[in-house]
Amino acid sequence: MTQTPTPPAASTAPDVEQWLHMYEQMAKIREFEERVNELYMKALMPGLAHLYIGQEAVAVGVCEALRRDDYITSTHRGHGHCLAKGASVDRMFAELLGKEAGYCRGKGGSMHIADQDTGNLGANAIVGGSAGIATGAAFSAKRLGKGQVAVCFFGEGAMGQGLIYETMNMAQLWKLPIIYLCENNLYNEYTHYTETTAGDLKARASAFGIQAEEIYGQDVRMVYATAQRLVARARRGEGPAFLLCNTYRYHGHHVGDINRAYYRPKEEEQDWATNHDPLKTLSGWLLDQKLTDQAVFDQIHAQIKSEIEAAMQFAINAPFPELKEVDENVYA
Ligand SMILES: Cc1ncc(C[n+]2csc(CCOP(=O)(O)OP(=O)(O)O)c2C)c(N)n1
Repeated sequence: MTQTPTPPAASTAPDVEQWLHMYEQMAKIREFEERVNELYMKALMPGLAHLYIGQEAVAVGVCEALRRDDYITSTHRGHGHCLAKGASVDRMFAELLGKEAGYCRGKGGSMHIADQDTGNLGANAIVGGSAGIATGAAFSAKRLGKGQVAVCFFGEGAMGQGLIYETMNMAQLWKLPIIYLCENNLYNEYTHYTETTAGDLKARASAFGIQAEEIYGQDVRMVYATAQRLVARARRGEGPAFLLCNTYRYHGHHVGDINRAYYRPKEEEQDWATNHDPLKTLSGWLLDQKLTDQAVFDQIHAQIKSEIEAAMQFAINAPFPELKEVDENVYA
């Protein structure tokens, strides 16, 4: 861990209620995914899922700076982005369990969830694959003139994909309202990113003349303040930005990646979870500042637990799609 946390520099400082809302959003993502892991372990969920736990401050800090009609595109590790943009947990669980009530009528699963109502243009199983979709959305937003912004979330592994560079080039030439949001959680599957990605990540965007910034991604205050500034800039027509958020996934590359010591030390995992946890960072600050008390967090967790439990039971009991619709809404 090389980067040092820096204090937040919020342009419009949120009030306590807004910070608590962000805490709640992060706690919801974490609880949702703990249950996804359980469903997998109990063999109740078909297929795999890539857990976002540890990275919650990035999705929440960014999506809180967006309007509902702003766009996002996501990745194979997409539950956090989806929930932070406003997706409902019952339809998410239903999708993961292959049920008709799911976002894709149970036919997409974890890596294909999209939610047009909240501006979520979709998760994407192809690393870097959503850069074209997000840039296209930003292009249409500019043409329509409604002030919408697009955020393209991707991991640092996507920096090896050509599409990212083709689209950044166009976005800068055409001053498109897009934020390329790179989450560096240090690993591409089981390989440290320094073994796959040469040079300075941020410099690659700067080479196009794009405004590029790098921040500590574990402090939602920092992420929110930076996202707010870059989103406002894009909305004003000042063009794209690249934001590199340094973060960490606590779990394996996917739910089945349990023995990880061969590619990353246990001490590193413990250090991030103990000293860089996004939930603890925000709650610790709110408590230190005496802006709230522990009972409020206990209540948030109890309420989220029951909401998530109810959503999971709904999905478990929900019907599968009928056999006759097996090839409906399937495009590839
Ligand atoms: C084009 C493409 N190449 C390879 C893969 C296999 N793959 C899935 S996830 C992954 C690593 C992605 O790392 P990163 O982009 O940093 O995201 P993270 O998993 O760390 O969130 C790879 C290589 C893929 N899905 N798509």
